[in-house]
Amino acid sequence: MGIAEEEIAKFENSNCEENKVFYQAMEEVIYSIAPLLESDPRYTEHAILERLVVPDRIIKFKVSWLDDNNKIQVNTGYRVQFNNALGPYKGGLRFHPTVNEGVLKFLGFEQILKNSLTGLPIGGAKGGSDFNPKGKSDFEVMKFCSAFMTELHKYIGPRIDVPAGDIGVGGREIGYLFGEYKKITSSFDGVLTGKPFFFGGSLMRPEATGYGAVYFTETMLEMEGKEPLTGKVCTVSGAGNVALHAIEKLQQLGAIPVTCTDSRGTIYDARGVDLDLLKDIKLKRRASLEEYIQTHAEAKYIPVSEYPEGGHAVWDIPCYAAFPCATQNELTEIDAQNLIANGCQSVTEGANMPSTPEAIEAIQNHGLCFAPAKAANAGGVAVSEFEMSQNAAMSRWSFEEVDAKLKETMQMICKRVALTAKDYGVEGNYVDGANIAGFKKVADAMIAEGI
Ligand code: NDP
Ligand code: 2IT
Repeated sequence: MGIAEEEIAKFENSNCEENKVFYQAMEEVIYSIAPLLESDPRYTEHAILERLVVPDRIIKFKVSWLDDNNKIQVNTGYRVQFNNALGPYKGGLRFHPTVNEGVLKFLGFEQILKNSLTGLPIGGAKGGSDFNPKGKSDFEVMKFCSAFMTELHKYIGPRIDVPAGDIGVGGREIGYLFGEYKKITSSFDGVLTGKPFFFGGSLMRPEATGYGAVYFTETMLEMEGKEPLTGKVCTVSGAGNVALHAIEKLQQLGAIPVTCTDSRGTIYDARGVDLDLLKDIKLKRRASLEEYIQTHAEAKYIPVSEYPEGGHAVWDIPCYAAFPCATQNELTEIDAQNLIANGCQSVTEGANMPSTPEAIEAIQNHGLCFAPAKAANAGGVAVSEFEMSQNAAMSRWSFEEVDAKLKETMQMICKRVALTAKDYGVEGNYVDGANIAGFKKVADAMIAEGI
């Protein structure tokens, strides 16, 4: 039995249905870091893995709120404070009906290593609720956010834990959460990031994750000797914060993003997607993507139900580079085989863990570039940390300043990941490079800080 198998065997009983995605994330990391554990016995002696895979604490609470019909609704709220070896707990809040403890543990665990890779002083956390903002009025979302913060405020603070957005949580929700925190504490603190600009948000935070994923890809393609994105057809999934800004940056670079998706279907517009229309449909009106073809009849809308099970229409469209930016496990082995057969050269994870382990294996075995989420989508949390810095100093940075720092951060992460992979004998494997580099920094801090 190798060191990875020995380590994994210790956690086998945590592989229950709810923990499935957490276990998937953990298993990948353990396999990646085996060469590090073998080369330095300190990590095993200090039981770093055993300590790292258990959150410092999980806060779980009831959220009761009144809907527009004056009916009482009850949801569950969570905050998983995973690890603060490198800085205050930091990570987003997800509001989606699929949220449970296992999903938040997977996201919180990934966040520890992602935040470590940024080189910034931030620990890892994640939170959220099974509340579904879809179809709710602004007033209902406000009432839910107020009730959620009534409980959450006890556990957060600018030097303790700083939540932000994720699926279902954008500027609107962060605004309501911030308003309630301020009301309860009478304190105007940088306790949440992703705030609207006019009351403490950072310029470029909305764009940061999508832009950052494209900056990462540019650097990776250059380092791997592949052609740049300019003039190339790209496919993107999702139609939220990350996807729309990835599309925006790709268009700015002269690439041709031709797809986007939501939970109900895929849009394929061979001439390149109409971003203004998309922003109007998804950001302004929160409507279905299907509306896109009312304006562009020549584009194709493929409902989820019309594509064979196990695969996704978006990955069956020929492209040079693919950007999964919606949700976990949305790119399967079947999808990977379709991308490979159609000549795709590069896959960048904008979402968290969008590719299944089998998909990653197929992509890497066929020599495509593969940029894993914890490295490629770290631009969002990096700019969140820039927002914390600006709030602490009561200052404001210009768009150009934030953009330059974001680009520099993404290039730095990409080079560090590639170099680490080379140092540990797995050149070109960005998954292993990211896991080893991210883990090492946290592990060294944990050793230095004692048990
Ligand atoms: P948004 O809520 O803005 O958008 C999510 C998009 O993904 C929507 O188009 C949504 O479709 C689609 N989607 C969500 N769940 C599913 C599902 N189960 N099946 C199919 N489609 C789905 O979220 P973000 O853009 O912020 O987040 C997208 C991904 O990026 C997530 O994995 C998130 O964790 C990750 N991420 C986000 C960061 C950020 O800064 N926001 C930073 C780093 C990573 P619909 O409109 O129908 O709901
Ligand atoms: O997954 C992520 O990195 C985020 N949702 C952003 C976290 C943050 O604190 O900005």
